[in-house]
Amino acid sequence: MTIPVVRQAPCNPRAASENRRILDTAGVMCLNLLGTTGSGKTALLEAILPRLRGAVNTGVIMGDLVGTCDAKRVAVLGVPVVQLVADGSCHLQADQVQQALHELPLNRLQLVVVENVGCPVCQGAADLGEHLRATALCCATGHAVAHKYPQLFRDTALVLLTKHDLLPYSDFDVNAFLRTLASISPAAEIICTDTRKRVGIDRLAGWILGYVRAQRLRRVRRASAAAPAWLAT
Ligand SMILES: Nc1nc2c(ncn2[C@@H]2O[C@H](COP(=O)(O)OP(=O)(O)OP(=O)(O)O)[C@@H](O)[C@H]2O)c(=O)[nH]1
Ligand SMILES: [Mg+2]
Repeated sequence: MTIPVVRQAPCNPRAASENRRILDTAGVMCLNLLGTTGSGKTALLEAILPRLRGAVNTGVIMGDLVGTCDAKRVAVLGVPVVQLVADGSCHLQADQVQQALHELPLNRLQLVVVENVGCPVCQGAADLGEHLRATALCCATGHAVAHKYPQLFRDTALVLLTKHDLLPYSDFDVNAFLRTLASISPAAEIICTDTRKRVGIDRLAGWILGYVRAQRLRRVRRASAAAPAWLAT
């Protein structure tokens, strides 16, 4: 199995907006999946990708510090995947993502998911050109993560409270977490997941599909608005 690997990219400050233009032109929605190390991001992809098959063609950009092990976990599902190696940096950059976009068959995709490198400190600060952000937080990591690393949750549309099966064994204070989240991203939705018992996977699939369909509808509306009047009637 050969997985394209992107290691370095020239620094281009306009790369994020260029990425959005590339994605919009291709009609592809991009979801940036952030989260702490080991929060279960790849496990969520393993659960969700077979569920999305048939409804939406998905490609994955996998961010890691070294290696391709998570990319291989996704590639065996028959999904196009590009590995980004952060090479000394602790988060992905938009220009690196741009190189990965050129490696993906965008003309055959409707969705690209970027699994960000699991560093809580700075991944939230970097705009990759994504349309949406989702943030995975393992309940065993503790509710204080949101308070200590607010940038991880800023502008996120969805919080995935992962490894929900471990909740009874942790001191995760759901109410304290909700209060903190409300002060950072008041509009964020929350889905609890347990990939072992497949809890929350259908809800997550529905959430993603809703956004992909809304984006498709916007494109159709834009195209018909630009079409000559005789075509619209
Ligand atoms: N108990 C439990 N374990 C889980 C769940 N989801 C994932 N795991 C385990 O958590 C560990 C980390 O999962 P990954 O999916 O590799 O996490 P990740 O966020 O992709 O990790 P990095 O890419 O290294 O940041 C693995 O051992 C998984 O089997 C879950 O819902 N419940
Ligand atoms: Mg991973």
